[in-house]
Amino acid sequence: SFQRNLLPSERYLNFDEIMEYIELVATTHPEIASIINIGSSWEGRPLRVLKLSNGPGKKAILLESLIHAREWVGPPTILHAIHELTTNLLENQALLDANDWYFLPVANPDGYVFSWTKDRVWRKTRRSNNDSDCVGTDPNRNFDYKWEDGTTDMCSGSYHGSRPYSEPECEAIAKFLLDHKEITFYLAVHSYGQLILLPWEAENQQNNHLKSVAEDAVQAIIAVNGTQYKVGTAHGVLSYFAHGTSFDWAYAKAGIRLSYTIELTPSFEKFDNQNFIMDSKQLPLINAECWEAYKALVSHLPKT
Ligand code: ING
Ligand code: ZN
Repeated sequence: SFQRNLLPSERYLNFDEIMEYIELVATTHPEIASIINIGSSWEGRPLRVLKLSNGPGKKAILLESLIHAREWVGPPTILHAIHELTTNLLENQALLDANDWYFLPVANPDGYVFSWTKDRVWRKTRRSNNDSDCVGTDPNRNFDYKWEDGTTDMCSGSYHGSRPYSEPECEAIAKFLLDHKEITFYLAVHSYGQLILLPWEAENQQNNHLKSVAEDAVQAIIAVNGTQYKVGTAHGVLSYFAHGTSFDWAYAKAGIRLSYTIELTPSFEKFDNQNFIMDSKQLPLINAECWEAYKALVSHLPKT
């Protein structure tokens, strides 16, 4: 069981510890916290959402992290937000009065367990592919938005799968969003790059509202310690298109009009696996920056 002297957001928790933590929150704060099992991974692990709510009828945000197994800085920022909302209740009451919050800290449990036990920089799911020794599908290429344009190379880290929602993790997330129409804000937490990515369709739409909400979060992050994030579409700031992502699907197909991917620290110079491995000493600053960013983003979500 996890060390109770450190905040659970100040070190890396393994899969069981993250599940244990959100269950502890639910049992400690039953008046506002509950656990929803939204499905199971390929290897049978639970996909667990923690819901925080202090009353009915509110619009909600869903924060998703660890759809990519090696991106370990995501969950601490989510656990930090949960910690703030549940233990600093007086200070943060207004945030729960305004909206419900849903958290999916481990969207790819099998990959995450594998990244702890076998390969620290594993990215995909752990389902084997027919006629190939290469294991896994990129769950962030497996949603049904421009899925068909993703890569068919099973050995690629971005393999899009045999069909949309071939991965039970993705099917469960999509179904959960369609079943929970109060979720009108979606935030996919990734690393790295120090970016806030706008959905693909924002490229054509010149959606200034989406952009200005993201710029607010950038300012909130700068105010903490000067860290600079950039805003743009994946194509605009990363020069590549990603097909079949969760947040693009949420925006374009599930009608979620505020939808972003945040790429946490460090900034992107070149691709380097080391950049998925942040010293846990950096977590308090990253958590503080993200907490300000998440609050800034959610402040643009209407209450009802
Ligand atoms: N990066 C994202 C990826 O899935 C991304 C970048 C996300 C691009 C969403 C476009 C849309 O490739 C990481 N670090 O996974
Ligand atoms: Zn990622």
